[in-house]
Amino acid sequence: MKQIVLIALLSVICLAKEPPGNTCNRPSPGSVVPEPEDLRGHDGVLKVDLTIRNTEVNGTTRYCYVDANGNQSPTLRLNPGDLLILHLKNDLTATDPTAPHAMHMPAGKSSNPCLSGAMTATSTNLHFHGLTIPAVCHQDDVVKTSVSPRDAPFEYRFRIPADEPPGLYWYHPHIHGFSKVQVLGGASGALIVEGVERANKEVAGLPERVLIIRDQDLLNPNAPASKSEPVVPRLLLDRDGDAANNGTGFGKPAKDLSINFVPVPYPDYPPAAIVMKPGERQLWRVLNASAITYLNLEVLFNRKPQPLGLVALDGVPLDQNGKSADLVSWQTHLGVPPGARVEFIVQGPPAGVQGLLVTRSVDTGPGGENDPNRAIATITASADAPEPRSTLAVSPTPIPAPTSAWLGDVVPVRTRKLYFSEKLTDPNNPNSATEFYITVDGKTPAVFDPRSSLPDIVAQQGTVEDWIIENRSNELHAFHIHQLHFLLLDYLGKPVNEPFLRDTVNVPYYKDNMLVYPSVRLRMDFRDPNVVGTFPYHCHLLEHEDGGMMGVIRVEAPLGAKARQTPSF
Ligand SMILES: [Cu+2]
Repeated sequence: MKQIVLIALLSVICLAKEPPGNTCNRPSPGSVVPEPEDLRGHDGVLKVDLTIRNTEVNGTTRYCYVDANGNQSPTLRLNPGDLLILHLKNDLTATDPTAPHAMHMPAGKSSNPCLSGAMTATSTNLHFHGLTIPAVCHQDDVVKTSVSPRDAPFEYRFRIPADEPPGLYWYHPHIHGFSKVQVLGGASGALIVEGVERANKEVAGLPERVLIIRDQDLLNPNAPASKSEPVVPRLLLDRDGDAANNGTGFGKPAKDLSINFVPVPYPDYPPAAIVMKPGERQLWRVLNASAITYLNLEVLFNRKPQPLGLVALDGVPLDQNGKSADLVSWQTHLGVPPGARVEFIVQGPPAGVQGLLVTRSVDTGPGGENDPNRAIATITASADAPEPRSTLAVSPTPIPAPTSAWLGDVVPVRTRKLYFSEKLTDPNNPNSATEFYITVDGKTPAVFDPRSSLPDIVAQQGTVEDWIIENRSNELHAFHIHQLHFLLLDYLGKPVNEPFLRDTVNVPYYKDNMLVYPSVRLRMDFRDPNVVGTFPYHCHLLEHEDGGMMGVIRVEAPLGAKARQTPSF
């Protein structure tokens, strides 16, 4: 009886409205899914002032980007060729000086944000995930760039490349050791390169919705699982203190989810609300901005999965090989690792039928977190539903065909093998911290060292390479590289024939009885001149990235373009 009262009380607490004007305010569970504010430029220039703030609420820290009008996480909308001028003000305050990995900058050290490299709880920067822009300061460098609260607003200034594929990209902080806490707290937003309807006329004229699914600390960490769930045999914590994968698809998740900041808390997952005109087709542009949670999205009508028409993945329209014009890939579920994006056509339910956006459970392996089945949002049909704010052009000019050869047809100059692995800092103590590695085969595994100036890999601009990424750990990882997209060639040793590119991909986990390590083979595209520079590749589970699962590649200008060559690693 006591327990029932307690649960009722907890739901009242987590449903209570927040006072307006608070830093990083969030909607109540069950709210209508709000649309992020759209920021569009004029005459090819978008100027944005963003401030990053944080605040402590019930023992967890929220982070938010706020624009000059007080909008949280606005969507930056740019056309290919547009200039973005973004001033980032750091208003972060220290909330937990004892946080792990806290590497405070020595007092008095001069702070040039371009050279700082400071990785502290109150430093921040921006990564523009997916864009093929230079990895240099004021554009998309995250290795050295670090903005402190003492700094004046820091200017990001770059042009969206004229040939950047139209689609959904995103911005988030990338300070090694602190990426997880800032992103988990809500520091993320969408960036749209306009013109997806120019690449695929199937979406011309459709209303579009940006849906950002984030994870956050559990609102009700001590609540027992909902009575409507099957009894779950075990609840274990993994070495990071999150609920471990129990292999049932149910039970306590490692993190709660939110959709456009409407929380959907464990244990009852009260869904957020989406209202559509009956039977209306819309383009849903979904970003998994979670720090550690995998998604496998489904739309159900009367418990039956509905077809979802995938048109773009990781910001890139599907028809990239020049042979599959206006390709729509109809799927009943879409797996989305942390960092990835899916853009798909969804048809709203007919009048009188309620739909449900859910994530199916994702098997993250015996060492992974628990990502159970759960509801995210109801989809209600209503004739007077307001239209989404933005509608794609009805008669767009088709986008020019790519000028470079299809990546799948280019001969790679070499093949490299890298592997994910993990180790306890004290092999005799199962409760000791885990070190996370991504290692070039043949080298000794080591956690990412931000002080090292030696790249792990050197490649030449103008070439393509094949990379085999193995997983030698017993949990799922999500491989991501900055500045470029790659083609998935093989998955688990079997060729796949994808006519599109990705910037984030799952690498399945290893189990003790397997004869070979699970792997993916990727064709890495270093042809674009913008990829010259030094930038990271890492696991996009930010807990793993912060824990060392990151490496750095230096892409050099083509041979002959330089007087002195650096030996290849
Ligand atoms: Cu990982």
